Amino acid sequence: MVRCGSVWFRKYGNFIDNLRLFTRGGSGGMGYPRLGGEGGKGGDVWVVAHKKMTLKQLKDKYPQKRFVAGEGANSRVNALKGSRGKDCEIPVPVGISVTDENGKIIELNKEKDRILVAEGGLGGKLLTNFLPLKGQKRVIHLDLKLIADIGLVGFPNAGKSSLLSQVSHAKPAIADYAFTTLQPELGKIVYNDFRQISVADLPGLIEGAHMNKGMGHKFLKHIERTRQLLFVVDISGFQLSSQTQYRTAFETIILLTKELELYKEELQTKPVLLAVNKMDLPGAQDMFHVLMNQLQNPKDFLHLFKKNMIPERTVEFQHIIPISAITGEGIEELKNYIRKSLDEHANQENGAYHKKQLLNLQISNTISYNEPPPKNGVTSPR
Ligand SMILES: Nc1nc2c(ncn2[C@@H]2O[C@H](COP(=O)(O)OP(=O)(O)OP(=O)(O)O)[C@@H](O)[C@H]2O)c(=O)[nH]1
Ligand SMILES: [Mg+2]
Repeated sequence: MVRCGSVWFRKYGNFIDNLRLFTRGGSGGMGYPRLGGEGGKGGDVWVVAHKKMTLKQLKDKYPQKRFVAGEGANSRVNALKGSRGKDCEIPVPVGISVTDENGKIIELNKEKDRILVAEGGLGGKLLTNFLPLKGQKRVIHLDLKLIADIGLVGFPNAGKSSLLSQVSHAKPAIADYAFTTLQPELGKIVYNDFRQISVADLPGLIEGAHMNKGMGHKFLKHIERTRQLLFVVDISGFQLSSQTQYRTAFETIILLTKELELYKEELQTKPVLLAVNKMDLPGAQDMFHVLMNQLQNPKDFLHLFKKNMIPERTVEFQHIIPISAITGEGIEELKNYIRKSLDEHANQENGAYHKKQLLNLQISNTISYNEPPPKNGVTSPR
């Protein structure tokens, strides 16, 4: 593993792709029997898709993970029809599937797509003997639909599609011009023991992608839906056209990192591997040594960048693998590292999950231990 400077620290395991929430519609308001007044209906709870939202942000903003809509107003002499309770909206990222207790799944695939998850209770009226009804209670599961385990991230022409065709049976378009790939192309690495890992070849990214330049948001949106990232860089660097500046391999790495950060900081919390491609080119070995030196001491090279292009944190790559997508050099090694990285991360997640379960168990034991003994042998309801 290569550290890019001790100042820049990268947290792993922050990326969340599922969440469980408690939701409850608001209770209705009281009716007014004497004057036949009707209480207001309780507010509803909705799940609404927003482009800029992430599950991590949702969890951080609402750590209790409880969403309760407002109560309907009681009927009063001066307002016989009580007003409606306030709706509660849960903002979620686009590409979420919502599952309720009955296993019903609804997908929210577009900005502003919405689904009602817990309806508010009716206000008190003649039909209910003027007594209000409670809102629905629902536990829901949110799952971000991942398109693949690994997403290939890089500037145009880096050789992402060539790499996909090397590691899988996929047949993506490959050409010597920028933006050959316009849509994610999926492939599967199949290992000797039949384990399969899905890989998404994504459109190339250029500087300013966060402002929607090049394939911009289309590209960045797809990255969100992959478990881990594989940066693919051309060892000889990149130049979009004769009018734009030439970028070395090191610069492309810094710029990729900055673009991800500017789009959504959370993207940077995904584990990242680095494949340095086109190692068959003349002089590639020397350039690779230069690149490794830059990655090990990035601070010494940052004066080459404009201030606004320097990422707040830079990448701590899980593994760096020199490859050639044309000759096949380093490809087996890369496949093994991809597998290792996914397994390591899954183990970490399982470890964290079990720790949390254990902690919950300890807390609940402490609570029951501290509970006062039941009076007259009757246990009070919880
Ligand atoms: N010499 C050499 N050329 C390569 C290698 N990998 C890819 N290429 C060439 O680089 C060019 C771009 O390859 P692609 O695989 O289309 O690149 P890409 O990253 O998918 O490009 P976009 O889809 O535009 O983002 C093609 O001409 C490939 O033949 C390599 O390992 N060595
Ligand atoms: Mg391509």
